[in-house]
Amino acid sequence: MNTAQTLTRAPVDAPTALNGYVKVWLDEMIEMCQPSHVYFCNGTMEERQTLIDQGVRDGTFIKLNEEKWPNCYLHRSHVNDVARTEAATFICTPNEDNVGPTNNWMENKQAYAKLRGLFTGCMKGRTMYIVPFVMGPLGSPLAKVGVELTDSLYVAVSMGLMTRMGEVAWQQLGEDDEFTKCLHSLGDLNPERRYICHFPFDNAIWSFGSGYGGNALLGKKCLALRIASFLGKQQNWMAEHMLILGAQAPDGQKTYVTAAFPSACGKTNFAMMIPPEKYAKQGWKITTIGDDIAWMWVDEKSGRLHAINPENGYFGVVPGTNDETNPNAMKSMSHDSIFTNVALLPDGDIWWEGKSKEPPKECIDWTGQKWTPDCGRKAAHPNSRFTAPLENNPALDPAVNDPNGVPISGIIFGGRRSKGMPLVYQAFSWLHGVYVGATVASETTAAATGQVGVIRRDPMAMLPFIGYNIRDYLVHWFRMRKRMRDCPRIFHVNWFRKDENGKYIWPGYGENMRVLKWIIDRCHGRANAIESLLGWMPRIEEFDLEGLNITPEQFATLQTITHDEIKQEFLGQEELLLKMGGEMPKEIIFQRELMISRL
Ligand code: OXD
Ligand code: MN
Repeated sequence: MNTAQTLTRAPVDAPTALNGYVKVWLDEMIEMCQPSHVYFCNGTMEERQTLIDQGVRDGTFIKLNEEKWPNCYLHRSHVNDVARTEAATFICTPNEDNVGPTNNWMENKQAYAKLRGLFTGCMKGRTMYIVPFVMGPLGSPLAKVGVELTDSLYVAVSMGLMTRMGEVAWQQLGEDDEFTKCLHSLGDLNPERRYICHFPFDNAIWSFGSGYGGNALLGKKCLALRIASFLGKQQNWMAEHMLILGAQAPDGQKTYVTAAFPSACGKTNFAMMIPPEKYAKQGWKITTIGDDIAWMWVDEKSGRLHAINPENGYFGVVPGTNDETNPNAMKSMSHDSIFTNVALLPDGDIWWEGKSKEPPKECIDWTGQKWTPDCGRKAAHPNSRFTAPLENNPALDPAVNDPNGVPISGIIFGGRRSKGMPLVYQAFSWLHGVYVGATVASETTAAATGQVGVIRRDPMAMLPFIGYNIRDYLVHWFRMRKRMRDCPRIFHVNWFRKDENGKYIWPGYGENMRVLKWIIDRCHGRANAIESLLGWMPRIEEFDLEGLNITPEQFATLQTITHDEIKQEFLGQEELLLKMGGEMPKEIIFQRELMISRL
């Protein structure tokens, strides 16, 4: 197929001056995929509506009750395509050592050959949507342009919500050749032919056979984490799986922190937290910059770490979300949003487990079958999601579009640990903090396919997202310290500790403000702490428990970990270190030795 012909056949005008490098690449991709139509997305609101209306006609979207959910839609994915598939995710480079022991590797030429076979002719009878997008606030030193070619209407529309999509991207790109080439096809959704391939040396991503957000909205995990982490290593910045929030104290002082928790461990809840009444009355306010990804660099003027959220929307887990657990998320998804794999009620309302105490009498479940509370199945998929624009969040931070980002005072690591990890502690230093982050562990969730609830080491919550060798990644973390004049303090939290009856000890959600307050005070050198084996811990008598159903003794239990538990933790950490094999960064070895000497 001749590109010039294809482009003139495009139903909507190609941008008048299409970037020459994009054109050459597009030519080649169109020739390979052989779409029947090509459509250039321009990013306008009219266009979004036209695409959605088309999706409603062809069954991609179901319009929800307009009064309850204005301009909201339900999308159902294929039943075998509901989460990120890490086994089908590859980093494709010339040498296996480029990707290290924690990634799936494919030799890049072989990967192209294999995927060319799959992509050839895969868009016959389909439309290729050309989706230009920017990750990051326009004009930011870190903002990056990508162009995604996809045969999924759902992906094209969702990219419009999740990124700064359309003409702005062509403007940001200009005549530059630096853009991420993202190619995506649903293929036939056969899991046997599912490949999410990243080519960091070519700044390219080829994703075939899945329509699930994390596999198909290529700006998110693929570009903003895997490719970006690789670029960050080369260019002295960091791409991390972190929320960014602002905490405004009663005296007006604003402190920004980031937090890295593994998938489905409450990043969205923490980023949108509403302080308990007592704190709200005092004047505390929490604002959101981002709920999933942070790009950070050292600002030359201040010598401090600055962060932006590369995304423009939320792709959040819905089960468990309600007006009590996360009112801001409920408001964020209350209009102009897309829901994936939730249950549908007869009147066009929707439901998911945990939305209300009482389940509906009947509904259509996420697979399209009739559902009743006694049928033994979940109504919504445990990894069902909402996709909503950032600006829907009533607590959006005013600096969210600031190209210079926000200065970061603290970095919080955490995981889902029912035992053996205290509520909060502070690392002794940046070097120790990197060790703490590198050894984060969490019980697995439904965000990725595989067994749920097993402990997995997840360094910096980045295990599935580091686009290169983990050893070099950790060295990069250690080296970044040298570029900063003042570095963020590093903390570890665990909201999920359970008692002997299997009940959560800490109430979590808004009450996490109490922990955040201690963290902020520590960042500014205000709160006292006691030295423990793990790190600095709050003094029980100074930690604010007022108004909580927790006695100081219970709090002490929450913070205590026994020698035995520490030893267990140590053995668990060893598993990861063994997996990482030789050439462990020496700082990791030293930190381990220090830890042993403290025991
Ligand atoms: C996500 C994930 O979707 O981490 O954010 O899986
Ligand atoms: Mn995530």
